[in-house]
Amino acid sequence: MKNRSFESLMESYERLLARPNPANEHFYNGLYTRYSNPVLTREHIPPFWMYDADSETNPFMMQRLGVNAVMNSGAIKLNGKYCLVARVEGADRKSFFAVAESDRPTEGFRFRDFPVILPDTEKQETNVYDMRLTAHEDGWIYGVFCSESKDTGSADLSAAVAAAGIVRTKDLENWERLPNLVTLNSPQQRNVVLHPEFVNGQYAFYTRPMDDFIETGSGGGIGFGLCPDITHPVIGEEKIISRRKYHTLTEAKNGAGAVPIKTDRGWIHIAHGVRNTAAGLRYVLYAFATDLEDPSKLIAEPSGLLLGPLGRERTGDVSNVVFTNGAIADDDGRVYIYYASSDTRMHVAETDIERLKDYVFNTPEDPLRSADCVRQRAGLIRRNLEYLKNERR
Ligand code: M1P
Repeated sequence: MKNRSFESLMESYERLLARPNPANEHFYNGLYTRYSNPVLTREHIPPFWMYDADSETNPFMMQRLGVNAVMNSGAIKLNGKYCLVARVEGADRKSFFAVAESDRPTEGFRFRDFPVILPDTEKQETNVYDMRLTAHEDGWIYGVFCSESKDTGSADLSAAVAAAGIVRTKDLENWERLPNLVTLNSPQQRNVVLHPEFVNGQYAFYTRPMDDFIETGSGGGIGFGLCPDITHPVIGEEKIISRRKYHTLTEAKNGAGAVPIKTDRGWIHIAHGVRNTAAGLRYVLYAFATDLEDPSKLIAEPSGLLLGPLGRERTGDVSNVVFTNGAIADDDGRVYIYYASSDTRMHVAETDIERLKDYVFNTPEDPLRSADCVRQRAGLIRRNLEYLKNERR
């Protein structure tokens, strides 16, 4: 095997970052554009994060600290830049956060020189991942993420406890850590998202009550709870706003994804739903809307999935998964949904507010039974055939 020089590794990396990312012309659904290439992969990690560049101490130019995957990224536009706070998973399985930014929403993402160094205040914490970034009306940018610790009360080596960690920043560079969120009625939490506005003068969180680290158990779906003081974050009652339902894509579990997008008709939420199959769990994205004044009130629930794993997205470390924890609603009305495929890499889908509203408010609801679903489809076919017959006259 021929040893590569560190310079040649840097050249390959720069070539990758300069690669254009054209729209995928083969995919059409009227709602969003998919792009041909992922926006972040482990190949986007700077070589100086993984190799010892000194050929004296690294004569084979070997990776010393490998990276396994780049996935589930929070997203925000800051000072004109599209910023992703990615979950980077080291070869050692531990995840950490790193900011990648670009002038363009669909290509050119480059990691800052150093990953995020979070204040290490939770000494029991083993792993951190999946940060949601909320530009809150109080002036801070909050990052809410999963803080995972070993369950010391269990004899099972893999038993763990998931909680919501909270940090805040103004620049994605300097981070202040707040205490982990306490939910009085739910032993575990993952996929927690902070709402961008105060609700009844309080901080509002979308939660995902869980009895267990993997199974949500009695947790009925995506919850909503209020907290008066984010520096001592405690939530009492959690109201379920997007309920898991039998024989739908949320049957096994669901979870809030991107920070909800404000529109003139309501808050649009892009979440994930999980169902079980013989091949394991299948994760897809779905959408729903809540009331502008009362974001805990569901007002639209289109049937089916918004985005599912397609082609190469279907395989990876955890196959058959798409997952989002970040979207950017731009000033011109365009919306960029950043999503990971199969816990391995990051992609972007582009849509706009008008299309999202049309999708959420004009897609029929799931009638929940085959007999009713086929009646619903037959109605569409009948209207179309009638319309086409009249058009041709
Ligand atoms: O492996 C798929 C996803 O599994 C978890 O999501 P959930 O809590 O809904 O099961 C998360 O750990 C997420 O990071 C991961 O992508």
